[in-house]
Amino acid sequence: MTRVPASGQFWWGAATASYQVEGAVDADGRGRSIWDTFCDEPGRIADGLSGADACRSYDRWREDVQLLDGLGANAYRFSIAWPRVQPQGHGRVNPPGLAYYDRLVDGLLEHGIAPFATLYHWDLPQPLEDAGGWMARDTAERFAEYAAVVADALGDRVACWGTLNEPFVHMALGYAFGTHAPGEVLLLDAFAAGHHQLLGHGLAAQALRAGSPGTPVMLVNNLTPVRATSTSPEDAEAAHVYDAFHNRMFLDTVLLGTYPDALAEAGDVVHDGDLATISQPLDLLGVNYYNPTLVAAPGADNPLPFELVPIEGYPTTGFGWPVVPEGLTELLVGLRDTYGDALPPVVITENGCAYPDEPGPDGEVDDADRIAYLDAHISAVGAARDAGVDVRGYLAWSLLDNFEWAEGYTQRFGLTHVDFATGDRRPKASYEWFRGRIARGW
Ligand code: PNW
Repeated sequence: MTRVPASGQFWWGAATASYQVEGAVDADGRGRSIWDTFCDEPGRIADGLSGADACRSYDRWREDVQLLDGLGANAYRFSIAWPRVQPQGHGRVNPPGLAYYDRLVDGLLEHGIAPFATLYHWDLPQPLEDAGGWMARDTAERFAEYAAVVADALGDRVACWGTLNEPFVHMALGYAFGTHAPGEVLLLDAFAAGHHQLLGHGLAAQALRAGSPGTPVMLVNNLTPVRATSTSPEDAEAAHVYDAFHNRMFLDTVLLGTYPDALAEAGDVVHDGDLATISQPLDLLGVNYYNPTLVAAPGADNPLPFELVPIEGYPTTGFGWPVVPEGLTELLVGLRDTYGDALPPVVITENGCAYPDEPGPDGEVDDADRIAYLDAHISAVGAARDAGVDVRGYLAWSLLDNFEWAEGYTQRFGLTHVDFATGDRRPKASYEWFRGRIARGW
């Protein structure tokens, strides 16, 4: 198979993540991850289920490739499960686990679809969590070793590497608030889990460049335009601090080699030289956008320096998230204005919405609300491009309805409906619409 070049065209496609779609958690020597453990704990997942079966993509990946082909997609963003590659999270490599990604990558290339592989989408090997997880600095070193293994196995064919998916969300929900695995409630002390992820990103980028020269490397961030509830100095300061945690901690570090001032005192876990490692040049920045964030000064009993406030006056998705497409234009233009020449070209690596999506009597899912969401957000990307922002791709979240973390199977993000009792896939109306949108191009 020959590599698909990762430049010179616009990437249209869709995204998934290993634990959300693969299932087959015991197949071929896969080790356990923090999500297997978390889902076993009563009360953690809305429907009490887990990713044990999910979309069964480990066995049915050929159907996923067919769906991408039918869309006219030229890129597919998937993630690699670290516990399949290294069941202990370090040392011994598990060839049958790597072979799954070998098959998937070759299957994509046979259809002219560029494989965009994310190395870490939150499924940390459990033995590494037992040794401290991302709160332990060593995990960053382990991540770089794993990156070298994957680069050696797949680096001749992967079109673009993503190191981490959304280190902010993993830090916040996994380590600060505990609603995601590993379920720790460390509040601001979770900063260390963010810093160690950033260090892991930098070390992994070095390992990928050494093992897979010439393949573009990106970091994938969940970014949000932050708005204050009022112009009062207290609300403005709270918004400034929230923006530092959510966005700038994972941008200033990587693009400028500095921590934002608001986080300067957070740092005895930051060693000399870390920021130089973290600020490896990036080929692309992956941006996941769902909605803006509204922030107020904290109430009296709030231990945090900010308070999140629901955004009123917009329609909401089934998940309750506000639909604010212009927030995506604002975000992209803001990135360009803030970082200037330090901003690499951007790929929208996730954007989408959850709705109940019940099939009608004929089995069709007529998800007009998703079509409206995607149409408006793609137009918002177009507006940013017209304003001069270098956006190189748009990957919808998600190709398939899948295991939506703490929400279990209760939130459906797919262009394709999945019957979770059987694993059967059926394209929704939005899939047909997206096919036409891709065909039209810019
Ligand atoms: C992203 N939040 O997660 C992830 O990358 C996907 O795996 C996930 O399925 C998708 O978005 C939809 O949720 C997020 O609370 C999870 O702000 C939570 C938040 C944002 C993103």
